[in-house]
Amino acid sequence: MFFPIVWPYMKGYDPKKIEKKQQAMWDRKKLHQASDFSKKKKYYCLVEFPYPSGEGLHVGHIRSYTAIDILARKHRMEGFNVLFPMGWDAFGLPAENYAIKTKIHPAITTKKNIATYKKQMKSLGLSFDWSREINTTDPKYYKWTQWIFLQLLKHNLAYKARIPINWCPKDKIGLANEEVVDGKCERCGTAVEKKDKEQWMLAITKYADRLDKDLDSVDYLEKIKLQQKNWIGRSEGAEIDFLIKDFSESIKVFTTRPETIFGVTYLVLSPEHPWVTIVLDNRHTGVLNNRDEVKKYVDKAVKKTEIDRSSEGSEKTGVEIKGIKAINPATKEEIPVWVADYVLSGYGTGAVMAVSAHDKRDFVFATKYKLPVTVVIEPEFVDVGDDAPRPELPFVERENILCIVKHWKDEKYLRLIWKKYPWKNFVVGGLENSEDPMQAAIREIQEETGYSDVSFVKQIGGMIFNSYFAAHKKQNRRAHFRAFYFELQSDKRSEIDLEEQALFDVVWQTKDEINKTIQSDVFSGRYYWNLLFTNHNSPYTEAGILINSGKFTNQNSEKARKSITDFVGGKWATKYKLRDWVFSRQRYWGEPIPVIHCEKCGIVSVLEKDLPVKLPNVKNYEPSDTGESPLALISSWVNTKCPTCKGNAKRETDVMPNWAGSSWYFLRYSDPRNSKVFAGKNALKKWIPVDLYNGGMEHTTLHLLYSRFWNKFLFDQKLVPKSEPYKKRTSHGVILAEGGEKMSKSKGNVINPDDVVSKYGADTLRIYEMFIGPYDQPVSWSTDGIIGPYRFLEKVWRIAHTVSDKKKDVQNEKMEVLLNKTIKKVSQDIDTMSFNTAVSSLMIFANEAEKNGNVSHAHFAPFIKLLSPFAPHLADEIWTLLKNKNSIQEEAWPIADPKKLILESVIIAIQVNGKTRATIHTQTNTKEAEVKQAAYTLPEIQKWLLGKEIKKEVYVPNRIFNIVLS
Ligand code: ANZ
Ligand code: ZN
Repeated sequence: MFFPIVWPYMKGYDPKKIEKKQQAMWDRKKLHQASDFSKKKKYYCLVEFPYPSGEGLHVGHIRSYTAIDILARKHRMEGFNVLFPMGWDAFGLPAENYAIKTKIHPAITTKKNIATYKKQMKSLGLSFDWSREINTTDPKYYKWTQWIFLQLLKHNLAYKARIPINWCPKDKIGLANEEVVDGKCERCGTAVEKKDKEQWMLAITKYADRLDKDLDSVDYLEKIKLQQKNWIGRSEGAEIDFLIKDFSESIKVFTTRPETIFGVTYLVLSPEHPWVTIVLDNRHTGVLNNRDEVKKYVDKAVKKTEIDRSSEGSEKTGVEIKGIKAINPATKEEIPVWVADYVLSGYGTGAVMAVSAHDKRDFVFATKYKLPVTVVIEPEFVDVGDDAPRPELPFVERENILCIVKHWKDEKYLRLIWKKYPWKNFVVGGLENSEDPMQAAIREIQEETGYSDVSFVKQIGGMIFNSYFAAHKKQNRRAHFRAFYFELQSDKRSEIDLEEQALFDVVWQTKDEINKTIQSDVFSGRYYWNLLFTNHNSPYTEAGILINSGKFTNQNSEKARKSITDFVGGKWATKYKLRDWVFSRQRYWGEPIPVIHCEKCGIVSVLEKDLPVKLPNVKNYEPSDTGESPLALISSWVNTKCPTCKGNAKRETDVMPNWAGSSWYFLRYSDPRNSKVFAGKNALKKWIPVDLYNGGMEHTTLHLLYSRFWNKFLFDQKLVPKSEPYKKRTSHGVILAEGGEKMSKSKGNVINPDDVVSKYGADTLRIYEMFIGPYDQPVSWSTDGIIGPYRFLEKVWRIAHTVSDKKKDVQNEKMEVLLNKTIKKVSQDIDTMSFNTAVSSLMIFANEAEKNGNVSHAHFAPFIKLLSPFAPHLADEIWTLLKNKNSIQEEAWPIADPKKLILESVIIAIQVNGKTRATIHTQTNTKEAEVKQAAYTLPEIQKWLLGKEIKKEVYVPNRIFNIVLS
């Protein structure tokens, strides 16, 4: 191995010394401050600001912060005016719970934690613009959070409602649906209960359609878009009224499958449905025959969480409301009405028309309670290719049967192998004259196979349709199939008609043979053959052909959807799964909701000049026993004057949820010190939208959606310039502990980044976290893995001391090509967030440079620029070492020379039996024939070939030509 000469004055790589020094230099030069006035193109990159917990920064934070820091640094070197801000999402439960325990004010704990976080971030060399630091708990900040709330209130997007909320009995707090995981409180794991409470709500559902549709206009990772779409849950369908017999009232259902209405055999209401309350209240005296039963069921059901009620695996339960009947508007038949908790009150109309033949849940329910099942759709198979129906021709209907016949003793089945065609079928035939299907089946078996001692076992499945073009008759046919299963009782058999004999052979085949040779779904019987063995017992949920559907019978179910809706007087409607946002908490450590309750005037907004409504000091942070906020206990704060009538009034004591401050913080960074408005128009116009926003997948359905909603609202008020706040959204994979478990204090497997920084330096930690695996994938921490990046940086440090600023490289051309390739690869990889492969390209370059022993300044300087976003401290230190006065961050990002991406000349080894006997210098990509010709003329080669026979030639382009002798 070759070791470079170490210059006598070279000191060892000492990150401790380098990093502090460089950080001070950056601060002094204000290298990371964004300019509001620069003419350069702007680039706003954002990472989610953290909640400053007592635990300090997690190595997981560092992964995404470093990644976006790399993008920020590269953009600065590319000439962009970069905004890369940081702040604190500092309202939240942990500080409050800590305050309850210790009586230390959350503001004090928060301040301390923020100091720790900031120190840690600085020690990592993250190039945040600290001049724009914000803190959601700062009254100067939350003044504007309160102000935005008042705008929402003014536009009727904030309202109070008494609703059943998810209630955590331990934290004494109402939880948003998103905060309930598997029926338990996300924070403490206690089983969540239902409780009716007055809550402030934000009407995010009014924006559901735009939040859904506008996803098409942004560049988010596909999985993020999909999660948001599913959460918003847009569904198109119909609202249809079902008349209640003997009452001039009706129940409205929402259905996505109105075409199945002829198959509706009962209605199901959610336990909270007004009609259930009406009959339970006995307002229709004498109607309800089983009041106690219904009441007991409803009381139990409303206590369950939505997740328990609606999850697929959970047992479906319900009771019939005995005494009322509904009328199916399509068939005019009377159908029973049930209450079941799998129907949710907050979705659609809270009432479902049950179609047990075509919906999974209804099917399970109907089977359990022995409710009728009416099939109204049958599968349709449409042939393709030569047999595809011709669009210009009408259809001729046919009635067909298919018979699967089992041998009298063996596990074998009858099949017909056609002689002139490649067909292999079961017995298939058409109904003649007035035959019923069974007669036709028995006749066909006898005619085609001669067997007559058949015993009918069962019908297989229902009917199916097969549409195809019958070439011999030049007609489109829609064959209507039924299938029967028979077992032969004996080998009794009569002669087969000669005509039939000429057509096919009758053979017995095993299951395996049939599985291998079955060709088509219908005529060859694959559909029924599979059904026979799958114990088919599930509803058909797809589209097909309508049957039992009055005048719609025979139509394609999807095409008939709208006309059936019209037929029953239904209305086309769009529904969303998204619910309004529960916006209040009965806690202390949050933004006070800035309204006043006046007996005379009702709910009155705090005047703008009186904002912010500051949190008062309290002695006790515990929520009251009734679940009211601890603020309710401070009468001096609660009692106030009404801004309108000046009479006595009381302040709202609920505070905002911890999602409030983060719903608009990205706007504030554009103008963080403004005291007149939440952000100035010009600043917003300059910086918004955010060009790149990176954050955790766990925030996709909460913060990301909430902040899009607030931004859209502000856009509608003409207060922000763009209706979508984030151009691009990416997400990082989590970092797990060694062995793949989640890092947690209780498991004692948490890696403290401070330890890593003090042992190896920030640059090593940064490179390690970028190198650890593909950015969007979860990865496990490996303490052994850190040494690799450290050695790499040591190597770069050594090479830096051997750089020659006069000479060319020893292998000048080769290094030049490698450098240009590295520039191209690292630049692309940063843009596509393939940080791990960017690091490996840098490592390859360093290895080659050290092998060469003496790398030129012209090649090394651009390499250090490429390295600088990853290892900024070392890069700047080396930059000084290379006799530069400025910071490397003020340099321009290198650009690859496309002409220097491949070597111009190569040296090809000419081998005989695998041993190199000569070399040829030639141009890159010289043709094989030319190399060969040159090789055979070389005397050093010729002498090995004398009297020998050439068995084989192996050519590896640009590298080796090997002559193999016998
Ligand atoms: C009849 C029907 C027949 C239905 C069929 C489905 C299949 P998505 O697609 O998620 O929007 N539904 C309506 N409101 C409901 C509620 N509050 N709780 C539980 N289920 C409800 O779901 C819409 C379908 O879910 C609706 O269409 C309705 O059942 C049911 F073959 O109506 B369907
Ligand atoms: Zn008043």
